[in-house]
Amino acid sequence: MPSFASKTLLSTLAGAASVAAHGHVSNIVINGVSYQGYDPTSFPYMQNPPIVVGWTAADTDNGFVAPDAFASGDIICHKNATNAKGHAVVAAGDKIFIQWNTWPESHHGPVIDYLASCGSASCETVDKTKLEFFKIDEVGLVDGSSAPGVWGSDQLIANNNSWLVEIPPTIAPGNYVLRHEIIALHSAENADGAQNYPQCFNLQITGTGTATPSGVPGTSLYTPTDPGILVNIYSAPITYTVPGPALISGAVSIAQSSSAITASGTALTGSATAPAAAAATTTSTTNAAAAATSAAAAAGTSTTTTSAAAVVQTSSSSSSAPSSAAAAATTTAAASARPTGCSSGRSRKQPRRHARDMVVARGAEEAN
Ligand SMILES: [Cu+2]
Repeated sequence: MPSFASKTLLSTLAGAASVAAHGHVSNIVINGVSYQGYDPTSFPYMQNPPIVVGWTAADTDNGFVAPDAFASGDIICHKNATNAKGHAVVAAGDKIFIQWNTWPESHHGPVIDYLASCGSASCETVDKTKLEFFKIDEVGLVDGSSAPGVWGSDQLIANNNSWLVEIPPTIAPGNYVLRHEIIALHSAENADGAQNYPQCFNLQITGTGTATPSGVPGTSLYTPTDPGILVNIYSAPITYTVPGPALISGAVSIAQSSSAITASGTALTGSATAPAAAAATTTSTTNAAAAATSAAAAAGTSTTTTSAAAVVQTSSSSSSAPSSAAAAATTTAAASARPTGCSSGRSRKQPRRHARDMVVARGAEEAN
């Protein structure tokens, strides 16, 4: 290839890379109340980062955990993760809306949710290696008739980069870690090419359920050669098996929709039992509004993704709650779209893997 063409290709790829950002969960919404997540791109640089429901992790580049780390602690709740210092209360049977700041279109793959009981320990102090995760939700390949297929990740993008998961109504009350994960498969035809993006949150689940499903340690969820990990999504028709243990009985992967935000919630701290009502933890809007939202959610009503985004913007500019800072930071991060992720301190495989990202991203751009 002539050197001029090579340079042109390289600069094209470099340009595409700058728009291919990975993400993290900026906040979760429970019955209209938004709780801030951990922002790995800004909290590490704050003197006093807020106490949030999301686990602390070292993915400052919004990067991933690779299959060669499936047996390490990093796969549990992302790189060098440590316990969230706060938690949110949710009733069994309620839905949690999990908002990512962004997600790249090229990074197709399954969206999976697990719970793990913290036992008698607070999730704020539990040893993560003792957590045993059971699966409550999974959406893998939705349509494999043409490559690279339609995936859970595509539904997530269509749902304003967010995901709705139901806490199974049968779950016994107690403290749990919610492990939410996207696995990107755009390079998964190569050994060690899949990319796991786990995100963990502390929950106090209330209710009258009695189920205490057994689970597996995070380090036993996957192996590098699972058919759902080492897989080529570029040859249609695609078939796919979501990796990890089977869904527990009673778990339902629900249809995706948005959740309107009516209030900002403050993460609860300590191992105290649930407050009388979640409304007691809100810092803005009226209880009536929250109740109305709960009623709407119960009735299956949902807002459009556009209006949900608008609500986030509004709350970030008008609320004095701790979550407003993170919402603003999230908006900034999304706007600046830093070139990150695939080069997250990884091996020599990165250039090729990154090139695949960029080619795919470029192809998508040119198709538009
Ligand atoms: Cu990537």
